[in-house]
Amino acid sequence: KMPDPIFSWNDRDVILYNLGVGAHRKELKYVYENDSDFQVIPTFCHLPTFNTVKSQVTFSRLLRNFNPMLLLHGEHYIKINKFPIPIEAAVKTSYYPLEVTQKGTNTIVVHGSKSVDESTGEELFSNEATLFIRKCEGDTKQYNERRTFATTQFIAPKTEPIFTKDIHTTDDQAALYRLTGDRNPLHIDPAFAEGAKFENPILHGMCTYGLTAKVLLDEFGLFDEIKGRFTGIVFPGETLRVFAWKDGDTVIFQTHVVERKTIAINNAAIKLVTDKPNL
Ligand code: HDC
Repeated sequence: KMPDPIFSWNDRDVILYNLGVGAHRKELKYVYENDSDFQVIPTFCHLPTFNTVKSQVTFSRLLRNFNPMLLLHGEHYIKINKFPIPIEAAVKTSYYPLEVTQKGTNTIVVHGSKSVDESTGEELFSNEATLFIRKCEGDTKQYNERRTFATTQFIAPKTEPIFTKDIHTTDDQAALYRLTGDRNPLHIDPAFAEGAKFENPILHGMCTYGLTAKVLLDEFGLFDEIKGRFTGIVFPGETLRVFAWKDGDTVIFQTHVVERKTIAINNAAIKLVTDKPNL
């Protein structure tokens, strides 16, 4: 039996992540460890759950004809239990299947994980990652309960958004972002991308998600839940346009790709941290 993996990080990882999701040199709270407000952009909390051998083994044993080249990230949900997110820590992450659904020739796997502080055993955050795998087979089955926010659809209202912001990704966005941990060749290797039927390497879904989360954090403040569906691909260098609508402590958002008039993230929202004692 493979032990649960330990993931440790420090200020260097935090700065690299923050830069990877669009922080710039003048935003000292994101890029300078000596700034009094130095902080972790909350979507960082998915990093320990990705691309560990154990993570992949946990869901791939439920599948037949699994080809990693044909895997796309479909949705992602993060729950953060405690703030501030530490600048330096070591967490132990356990993985468990949530559900498998066969849809035509595709299989959709929802894969859960919980990360606990290695020294205290306290749960710091949990994740639900939905993987959309083309030309694959699995038996439809619900394994565990999902969190409500993760399965809510969050349809964008027809009203004018209260917030709109453009994000200019760079041609090197994926080359930089992959250093935060997800070394999937789909995001860097043209031959691999071609095998997956894309004309060029595509941006990590979690990079678009983090870029969006950063501008929402700057506008609305801290959130302890975030969920979104990846409805379209993004190529490094494209312009993202984030739209947001506020409904109490929930902010619904969408992220569009300006150049191709497509939607990259939909059915998405953050839950703002309020003074309520439910943290
Ligand atoms: O929506 C299409 C698409 O291309 N989305 C973009 C995907 C993307 O770019 N993702 C990010 C990049 S990939 C990535 O970052 C990988 C990363 O490196 C590794 C992550 C995992 C690491 C693992 C660690 C070990 C697509 C292709 C996803 C779906 O499009 P269509 O086939 O046209 O689907 P559609 O006809 O609209 O719907 C069919 C049924 O599927 C459901 N569905 C659609 N999109 C979904 C989705 N379910 C979950 N997530 C999505 N994104 C629909 O609801 C529909 O179901 P039903 O028939 O019940 O209505």
